[in-house]
Amino acid sequence: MKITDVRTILTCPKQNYLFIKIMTEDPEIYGIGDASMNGREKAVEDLTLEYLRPMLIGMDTDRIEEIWQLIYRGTYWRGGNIMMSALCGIDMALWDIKGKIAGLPLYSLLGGKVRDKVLCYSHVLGKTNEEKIEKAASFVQEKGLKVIRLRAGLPSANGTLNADGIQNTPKVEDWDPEFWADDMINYFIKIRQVVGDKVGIIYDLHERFSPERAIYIMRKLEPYNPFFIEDPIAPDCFESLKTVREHTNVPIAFGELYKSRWECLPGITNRWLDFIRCDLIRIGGITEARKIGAIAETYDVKTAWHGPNDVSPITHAVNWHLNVSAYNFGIQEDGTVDDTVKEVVKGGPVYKDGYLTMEDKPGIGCDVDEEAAKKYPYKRAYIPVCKRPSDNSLCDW
Ligand code: KDG
Ligand code: MG
Repeated sequence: MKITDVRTILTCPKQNYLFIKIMTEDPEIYGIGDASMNGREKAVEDLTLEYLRPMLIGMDTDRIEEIWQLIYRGTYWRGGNIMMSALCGIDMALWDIKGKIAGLPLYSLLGGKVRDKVLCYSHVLGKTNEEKIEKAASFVQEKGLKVIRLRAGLPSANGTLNADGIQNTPKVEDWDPEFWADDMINYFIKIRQVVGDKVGIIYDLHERFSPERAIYIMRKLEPYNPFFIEDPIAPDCFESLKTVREHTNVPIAFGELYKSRWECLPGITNRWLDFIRCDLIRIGGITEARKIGAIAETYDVKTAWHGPNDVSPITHAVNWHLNVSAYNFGIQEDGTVDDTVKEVVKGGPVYKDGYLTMEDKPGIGCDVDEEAAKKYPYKRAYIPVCKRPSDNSLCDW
């Protein structure tokens, strides 16, 4: 089937999302992918419409691998967040079309199910850490959660998600990695005390610490059995990850900022991490996730694909298809999907008692209501920056 058009849908049902819709010769068969990139949506849209759309029109939708390689290698300037996000939107849309033509859900194209449902974790939300400590136990009980996720920060993620107006400059979050490590340790310990020993606790340190501070925190948390510590340090220096690994025993999840399988390789092949947690949109979609997942399986590394609510239900659905069909699945982040988002994107995984399930439909199993999307126009928004209140200096996020 030939590609007849490549369109974009940019919308802000509380959070900005960019979708790519690929049309075929058959008006009934189209594919939709997620190319959302919090804080840079317009750049991805421009690349898609100006450079990728013209060269894709007329190509065969069946040849996903060839199209992936053409976009990745054919442009000479390979990789990067903007290109990989556009590539992901296209890749997902093509897999969606392949599933629709075959009349099969995506997981079936990926080899079929090895499990029936997907273990997931949810974020403990609240304005302050004190509020989160107070709420954590009832949150776990009411939702039937097996695993929860905390985040290092004071206050929590203020302004990271949800575009509440057009911004001209990022919000500033107070953060001091040198002096607030002990507060972060105490926060985790208090949550462990209120939820008990049976609940898994994930701690997202959000690339916020130096190797030395990360080691300090992780060693102190060893007796409290974290499910894993996520992104303790910035991703840029591989030797730093090696250092952290050599000095602590807690499981490590890493990689939501990686953009290719080559960036994942040292951490996986040296076993400096236990869970690889790439964001599917940043790595160019399903085609690349399968390859990273297979390398990880080879080295006894599990998957924990990134799933916050700045990826849409389409990516949550794709994560789900990968998770039910992969032997080395570890756990899935279940970002809260707001009702406004559900008005625009139909379908996606459904949460019950600590697990995610999904109805069988051909392809990815989601659709975008374009009329609803128009009601929520794009709003320029930035991910906040972190600064030390003591001297106003920028620090890692
Ligand atoms: O836009 C940034 C978010 O995607 C990020 O803060 C979410 O780290 C995150 C996570 O683990 O969900
Ligand atoms: Mg994270």
